[in-house]
Amino acid sequence: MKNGADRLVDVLTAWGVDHVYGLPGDSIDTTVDGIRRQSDKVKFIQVRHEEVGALAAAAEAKLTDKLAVCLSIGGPGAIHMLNGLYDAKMDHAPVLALLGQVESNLLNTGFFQEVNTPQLFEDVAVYNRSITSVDHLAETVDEAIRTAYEKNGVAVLTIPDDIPQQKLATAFKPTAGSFKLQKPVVPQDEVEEAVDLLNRAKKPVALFGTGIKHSGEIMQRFVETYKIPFIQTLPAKGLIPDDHLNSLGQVGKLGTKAAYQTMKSADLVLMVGTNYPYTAYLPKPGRAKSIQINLEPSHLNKRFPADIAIHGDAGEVVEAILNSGLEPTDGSFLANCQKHMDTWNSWVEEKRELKSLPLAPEVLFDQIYKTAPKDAVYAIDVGTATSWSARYLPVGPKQQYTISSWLGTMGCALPAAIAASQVYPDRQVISINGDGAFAMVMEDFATAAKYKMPLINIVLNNRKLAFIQYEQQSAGQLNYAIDLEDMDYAKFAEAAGGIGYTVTNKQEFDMALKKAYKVKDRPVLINAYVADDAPLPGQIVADEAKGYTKFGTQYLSKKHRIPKLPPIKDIIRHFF
Ligand SMILES: Cc1ncc(C[n+]2csc(CCOP(=O)(O)OP(=O)(O)O)c2C)c(N)n1
Ligand SMILES: [Mg+2]
Repeated sequence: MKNGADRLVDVLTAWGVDHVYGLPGDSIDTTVDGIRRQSDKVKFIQVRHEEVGALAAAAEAKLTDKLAVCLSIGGPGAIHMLNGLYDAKMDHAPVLALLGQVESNLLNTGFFQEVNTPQLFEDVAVYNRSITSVDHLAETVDEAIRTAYEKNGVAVLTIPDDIPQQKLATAFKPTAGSFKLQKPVVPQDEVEEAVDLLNRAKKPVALFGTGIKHSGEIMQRFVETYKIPFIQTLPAKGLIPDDHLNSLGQVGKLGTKAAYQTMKSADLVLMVGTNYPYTAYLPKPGRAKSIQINLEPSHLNKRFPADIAIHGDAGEVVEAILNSGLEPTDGSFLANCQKHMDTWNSWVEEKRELKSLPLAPEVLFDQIYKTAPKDAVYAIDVGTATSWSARYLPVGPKQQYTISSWLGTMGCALPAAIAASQVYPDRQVISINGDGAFAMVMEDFATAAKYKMPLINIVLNNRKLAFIQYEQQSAGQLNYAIDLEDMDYAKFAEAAGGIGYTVTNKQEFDMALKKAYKVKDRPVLINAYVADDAPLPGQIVADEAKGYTKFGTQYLSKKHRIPKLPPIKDIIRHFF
């Protein structure tokens, strides 16, 4: 007779789960034992730190739109997972977390490693249950998965370790086969109102978010037919290829000046599948009309007043707009925006040619862009890598780009690269992280080695928390607590079972990258000593200029010399 753990694994496989990320231990051992018995169906990917398991599951769900599973003991292991689960929550990714717990008869006694996980995980979870009997284990797992899909979030199950080993005579039939997410009916009246507004606009721009994930081609047809410029939020980067002629890149601190200028002069913003938070970079409310389309109704009218708010699937609604008498603009606003973008692109081009030492990150990113396979997966970390990737790493039609967008947690790139290597074994995976971010999760480079994942992990080694250096400066503060001790990351990579290269200039980097692409049986780390150049905001706004001036004055009075500043040419370009 099967036991509870066997039934649990049966439910996972019915939903198409064929691997879990985790680390075994006392309070989850009986569940792990069930996975062992069906290891031909569900692979156990053993991570070195539970946070990495949860971050990998979050990234996998973002990349594939399918539920991913992570697992840990209760107590300390479960606490380690929290950060990764918040990443899933905030980026709306379906994840199931299986947490161990002390045995039922010890519950509430303050036993060793007993943590009240149902309470601790309440804020992160869309579904949060403690299992109390083997009789309901399988159906609760099934409901947890369904809810994670329905609510695009994290389902958490706390499982006292005595329960999965109990026998269970009756089989439960998982609901995976009959599960289907319903989409709202497209409201034709509102579509026609939207078309009317669009046809009257003189300076319309589209802002696309991850809600267009499955309808990039429809959106592309829309911007081409209607003849308008578009901006994609960072997590939506590449959903329409970044090199599209109507693209203005991203908007905001890490965006382009062309996007900033366009937002400030637009008379209509069409916001599709986005909950873009930086409202200072949108037009002033009242200066521009807004049409908003979102499958998540709570995102409509949330941060910017909508003249028309349509609850619906982005692709279906925009397809309906295209079929309801939409007339193209005269193209003059688009042409003007393209001119701004040409200027921006010429600045970008100049930076790609930089010969300075240490190696300019712009040059490093450009080299990745020029050489990465057409279907590469980029896993980007939080730090200056985020800004450089936004500007110097255009994402092509078959490539994917992933990041911790709403939680913005450092240490997200390597776990995402592990997940991408697991689900796309035939694609080149490239993770790019700062030295600070990599050091937060570096132990799991050994995981990539253990599973022979040929990912390429590039460490931007500037021996500091460079992003914070500029953050402090633009806030008018003197730099403090941002220096990092150097480490030989290449040596570490070798010690962990991978290959490590250290590079200090473009030629060495090109050579290392070339060699790395050929490796097929283990991870490669490129320890790249890079300049700590400031990724200036696309448009320097008044507060930032004030902050820099305050920082400069303080620096001068304390150190009696002028601080190192970005080239004056760049400051002028980005300010005026
Ligand atoms: C877990 C976590 N801690 C702190 C931060 C705040 N933070 C954002 S970027 C950054 C510095 C990143 O440094 P590094 O990884 O070396 O990249 P660099 O900016 O130097 O390229 C910090 C501390 C964060 N986002 N996440
Ligand atoms: Mg750094």
